[in-house]
Amino acid sequence: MELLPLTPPAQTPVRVLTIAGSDSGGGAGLQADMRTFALLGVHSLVAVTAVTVQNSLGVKGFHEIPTAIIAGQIAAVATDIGVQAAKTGMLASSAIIETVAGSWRDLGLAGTVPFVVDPVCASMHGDPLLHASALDTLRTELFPLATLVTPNLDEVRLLVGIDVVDAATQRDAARALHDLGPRWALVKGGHLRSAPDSPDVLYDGREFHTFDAPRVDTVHDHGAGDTLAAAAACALAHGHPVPEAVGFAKAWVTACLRAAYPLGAGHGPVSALWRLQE
Ligand code: PXL
Repeated sequence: MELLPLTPPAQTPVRVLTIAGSDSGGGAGLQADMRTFALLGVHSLVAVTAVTVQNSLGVKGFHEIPTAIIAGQIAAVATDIGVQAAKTGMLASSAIIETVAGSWRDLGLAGTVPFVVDPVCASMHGDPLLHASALDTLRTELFPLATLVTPNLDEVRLLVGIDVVDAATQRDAARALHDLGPRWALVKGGHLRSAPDSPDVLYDGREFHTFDAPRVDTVHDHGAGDTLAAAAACALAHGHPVPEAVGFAKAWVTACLRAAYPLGAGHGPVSALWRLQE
């Protein structure tokens, strides 16, 4: 696959901001985002939203960062360092979502800087990472600011109440998500068991784009969604249009799934470290 251009040593690379939770197991969350950013040659900026206590077996609990500190992190980096794109991951609560949306608007970033919203609701084990009462805030406050939203099928069900079982319902879901206000909606088909491959459907209100990749047969897929959204944000930061950025991100996460490794007694992480092989 063709990767993104690297910046020569001693020159400032493209900067991408992740607004996400910490995974103590290092597989998902802001750790996955930073790994993808770094291995694509991008400088990582971070606004931590929550600290999870987790390992390969699941999430034992989490602590939410105070909203003033989250807004402070976003403003501090955006006003001094500058961001060419951002992505959101775990946002935990309605108050945090409102804070992130408010910061994005108040800093004048809305409509000018690509903004990828990965609507993280639960871990792969089903442990909640977003209070159920916050779904409405996600839909009404954050989605309208997004360049791209990237739900998986469980998140689609929670957000728009559609059970995706085939290509037709996947398109219905893309339409319903787009109606919530993002420029583009991506419905990821990784969990679509009726398809032999893993088809993702992207929609901008006019045209459907489908991205197919062979399903990678692995139980080590922790952090796959985060990695896809992070790679898309990097491609957008480099100026690629959304369909190209999604195609690139799909190829990147497929390569990271092939390189996934066992870790602990449960599910291991997808791995961007393949990029370091000769
Ligand atoms: O993969 C979604 C995700 C995002 N962010 C954090 C997580 C997880 C999944 O466990 O822990 C912090």
